[in-house]
Amino acid sequence: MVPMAWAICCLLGGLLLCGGSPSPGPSVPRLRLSYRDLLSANRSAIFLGPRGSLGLRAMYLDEYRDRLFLGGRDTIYSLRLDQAWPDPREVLWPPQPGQKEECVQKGRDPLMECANFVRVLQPYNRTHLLTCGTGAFQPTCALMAVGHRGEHVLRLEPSSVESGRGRCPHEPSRPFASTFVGGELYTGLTADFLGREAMIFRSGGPRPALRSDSDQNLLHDPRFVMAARIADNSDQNDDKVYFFFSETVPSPDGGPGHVTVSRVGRVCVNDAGGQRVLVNKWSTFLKARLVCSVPGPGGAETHFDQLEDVFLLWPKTGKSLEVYALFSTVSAVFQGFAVCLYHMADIWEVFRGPFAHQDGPQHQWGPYGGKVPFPRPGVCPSKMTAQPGRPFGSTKDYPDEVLQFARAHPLMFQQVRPRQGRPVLVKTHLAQQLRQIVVDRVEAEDGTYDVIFLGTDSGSVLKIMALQSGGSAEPEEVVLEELQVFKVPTAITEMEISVKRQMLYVGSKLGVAWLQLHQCETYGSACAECCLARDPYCAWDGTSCTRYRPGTSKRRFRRQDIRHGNPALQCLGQSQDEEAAGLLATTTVYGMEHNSTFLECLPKSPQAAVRWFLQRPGDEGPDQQVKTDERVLQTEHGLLFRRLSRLDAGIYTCTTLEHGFSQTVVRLALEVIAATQLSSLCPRGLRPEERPAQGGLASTPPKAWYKDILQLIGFANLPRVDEYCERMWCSSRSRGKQAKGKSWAGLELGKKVKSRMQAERNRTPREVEAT
Ligand SMILES: *[C@@H]1O[C@H](CO)[C@@H](O)[C@H](O)[C@H]1NC(C)=O
Ligand SMILES: *[C@@H]1O[C@H](CO)[C@@H](O)[C@H](O)[C@H]1NC(C)=O
Ligand SMILES: CC(=O)N[C@H]1CO[C@H](CO)[C@@H](O)[C@@H]1O
Repeated sequence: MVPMAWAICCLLGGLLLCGGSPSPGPSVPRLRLSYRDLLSANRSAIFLGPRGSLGLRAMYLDEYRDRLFLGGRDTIYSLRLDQAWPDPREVLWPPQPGQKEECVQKGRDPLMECANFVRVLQPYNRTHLLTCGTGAFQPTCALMAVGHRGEHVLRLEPSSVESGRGRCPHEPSRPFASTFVGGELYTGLTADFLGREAMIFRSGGPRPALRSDSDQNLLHDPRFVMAARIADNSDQNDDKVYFFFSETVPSPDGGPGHVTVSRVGRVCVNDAGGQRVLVNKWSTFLKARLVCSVPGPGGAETHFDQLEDVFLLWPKTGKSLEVYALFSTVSAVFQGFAVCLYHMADIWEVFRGPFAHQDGPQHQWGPYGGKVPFPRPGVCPSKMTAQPGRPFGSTKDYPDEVLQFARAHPLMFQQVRPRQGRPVLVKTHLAQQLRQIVVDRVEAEDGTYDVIFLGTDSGSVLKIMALQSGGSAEPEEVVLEELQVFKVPTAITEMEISVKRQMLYVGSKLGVAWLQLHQCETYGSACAECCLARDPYCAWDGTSCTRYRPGTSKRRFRRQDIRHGNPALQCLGQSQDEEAAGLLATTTVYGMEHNSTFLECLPKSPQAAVRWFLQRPGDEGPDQQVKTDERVLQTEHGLLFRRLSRLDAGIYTCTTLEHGFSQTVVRLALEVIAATQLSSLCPRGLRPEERPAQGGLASTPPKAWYKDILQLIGFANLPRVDEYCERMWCSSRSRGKQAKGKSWAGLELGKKVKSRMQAERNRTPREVEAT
């Protein structure tokens, strides 16, 4: 029965394993963890709500109260930020009576649109959140009592329910951004039923609501991505709310058609509109283009124009805010994604520069060359504008001339360019699309690194570093991990980080999950594995791969090399690696002449290059690298011999090479059983079809048996091929010899059988023959 088992395994090997190339590309993650891997290691926990899906549209991470608030379909949830989502609370908030029916009558989808999808969750005061929902196409807002810190309260204040027009879009999924500043809600949205009236809107405080001027086309079909208050300097009067969005604008060179561009826009928090011009409209709105492009030969650039997401990296005091932005291409033929990094100081510089000017719709844009009125349009009323005899204490005091100019020149001439003039990361030919970005600035032994977490449309998170190796050279991309957070492919729509808790909170329409930023022991139990991982969160502490904490007393034991990942230097004298290199046991495996055989080698890292070496019996000198050809194939999981020859016998060593560091993964002594030897050994035939159905054997039909094997060695179990081969080999032998009556379907390997297997392995073929 020996060859049969091998033949099946290898047949499967031939079908399923032989396609892959053994040398992976640079953007292969070093660690790829499945949904199950994450759950079983407590790296992640999922919350799907009592109905199995939340219909999630908003998420608010409240680190002050240690809670996560979720806006779903007709429901708001509150979760405590503890390990396994204990004690979730929910408040049902369906549309008001009649609204759902009205929505259906107006031709909207009863299931997908005519419900109250909660899209705004903003901290209102110390005890309440402001929340708004689509209200089945009649936007509605309300206050939600959430209690003081330490309490776990969730209650809708019925008396606070009011219209949410301008504060929440009508649609459940249209791009939308909001932020709550000084008791007022700032939104970027389309505010009408048909989704045509795009505006930036401010409401909720004692001041009259302020909106975008709709006479001028200040916003062209915008897709809002984010809104945030950013202080430009220490003068609070100068505070602004910045909006990040994409627009589809008429071709900028006056030609036909439209193009998509990305923007950063801003308004002053203390904007009060104009007195005669721009009454109750923004008087300080300005916008500039955000460029993210890869320079090509001859000045040709590849542009990533569609803004997908923005992450603000707030500095430790004294430094300028940094803006990470994720873009995609608009092209129909080329799908790509890029991450660009901007410094807030560069954005301010563009807003201080010339205004863009166009003499007419058919003319080219140029810098405005005439005299700019005072106070300069877009400047907030503050100490700077209030001069003796000219008390511009409010935008209402601004001369008409200033407001007219602001209205006619909302766009800056210069563009905001990314740091280094190029993206920090470019991803093309990806199987998934990228939707969300979060960045953590991590201190490591040899410097500070930005770890980028990217949420995909297939429910996974990529953990990536872009190492800038000085000068203008392209950054080196290091994909640390690919983490499949959600079981089913579902687009990640929300992502927040808690640096304090070292957690990522990840949301999709289905549900949310927490995900630990790191789990160092997953990289392996040897110094070299830890070092090769190049994860700035992790270091080798002398005995295991653990969380790296800068400045701890055990510093001299810490081994970490993010920049080069060179274990040869870092792990010298670390006993476990020496063991791994020198004392690796040799396992004997048997193959059958003329049949196929598979030697398994599963490197820990898919980034490693795998090489096989062979020492033939009686060979002197160094091992020879195995020559592969049509007969001998190197696959992702090992070495496949299509037709074994007696000359293939020898000791096979599988080594991996990563960052110049070579490791031995497995050493196998292959013994080739001659065809003649075998026919005497297994007289009952070699194929399942040929096996006689004997009374004492609980034999199932060959077909069913084959199916069992297929199932066991299903795709998910591929790494187990070798193990199943052994099981097959062993249980078939023990059964054949002793007629124990074990069914082929029950491949359970008892302790007894296991030890027998060990014994079988240690025997030479000659002994086998003798039995
Ligand atoms: C995961 O957490 C549970 C409950 O806290 C605990 O019982 C289990 O041992 C943990 N598993 C691992 C692998 O840490
Ligand atoms: C928050 O606002 C609500 C509604 O106006 C009010 O009832 C509540 O007392 C406020 N909480 C605090 C702490 O001021
Ligand atoms: C798949 C395969 O090649 N099977 C062969 C294994 O060896 C026996 C004995 O030589 C052949 O009969 C099989 O065809």
